[in-house]
Amino acid sequence: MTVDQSRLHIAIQKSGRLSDYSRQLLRDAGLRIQNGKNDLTARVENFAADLMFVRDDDIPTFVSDGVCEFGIVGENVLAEYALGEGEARFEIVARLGFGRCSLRIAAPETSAYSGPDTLRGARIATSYPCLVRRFLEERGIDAEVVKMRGAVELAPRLGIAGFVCDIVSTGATLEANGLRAVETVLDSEAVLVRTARDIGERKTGLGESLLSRIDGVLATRDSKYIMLNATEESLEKISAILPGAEAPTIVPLHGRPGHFAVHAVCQESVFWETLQKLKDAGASAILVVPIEKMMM
Ligand code: PRT
Ligand code: ZN
Repeated sequence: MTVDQSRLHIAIQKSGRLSDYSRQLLRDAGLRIQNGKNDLTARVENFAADLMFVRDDDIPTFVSDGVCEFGIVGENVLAEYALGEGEARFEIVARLGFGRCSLRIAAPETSAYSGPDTLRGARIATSYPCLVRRFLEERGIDAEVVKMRGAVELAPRLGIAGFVCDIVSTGATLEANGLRAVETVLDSEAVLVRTARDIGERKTGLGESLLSRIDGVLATRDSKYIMLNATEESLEKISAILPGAEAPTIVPLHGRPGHFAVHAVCQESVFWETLQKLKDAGASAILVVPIEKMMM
């Protein structure tokens, strides 16, 4: 495979929990992705970038080596890689709000647990040995870490280890295996990483443009545009209620002295309760509209 040096290369998970969200994020950022799901790469039609579909575990290496300038990967995978052998040459440039989970130590439901000291001398099975070792070292606890590639939850039943450390989202898997979470090693979500290698002026520019679009997508996700009418006396109170809005635009209403239109971008969810509060504070004709695009 020849790599086109004039285009950005973005590594995303080929198939798994992050792949649909990663594709959707890039689409929302305006990237038209050509090929189907089974290809290893896809060309973006309207932006100088190619996507590489890979296993999530390979993404830190690709970005660190500069094979891909950007990648979308879970912080758990990235943090484990960064603590492992070799140099990690990348930086997190955006937190993406999907793929949320926690890396947690769990114990059999029936066993007694009274804090990290209980782990002294124990065996802990995990696919994240570096993160677990750091957790133990930070607390001065000597315990044995057993690396397993999968089916970690089975370790206590198989007699391989007394504890496990694995990714948890709903907790259903732990429960189904008679385990309960006792410690949190890391809270994680999907992140956008950029290589720390020198990628030259052209690709740096492309990267900045991509990042500013993605920041825009993330900023508009929960943002709403609010318009309402208010009397002069109620302006201060109303401005204080508007959720996550800085410096609303206030303009006089034609032909209605003492009345104003208030427009604001709210960077938080706007609930019915908020509308009621605005109304009670003296607002009328309240409109909440979605924001399609935003560039700061
Ligand atoms: O094939 P490839 O190597 O690319 O994929 P993978 O199988 O290694 O990863 P995948 O697709 O399962 O997960 C990708 C990323 O999603 C992870 O690295 C996390 O950042 C994130 N993520 C979010 C999760 C979960 N939630 C999750 N629940 N990753 C794994 N799980 C597993 C967990 O390992 C356990 O087996 O789901 C089970 C627990 O789920 P609950 O809901 O029962 O608690
Ligand atoms: Zn993986």
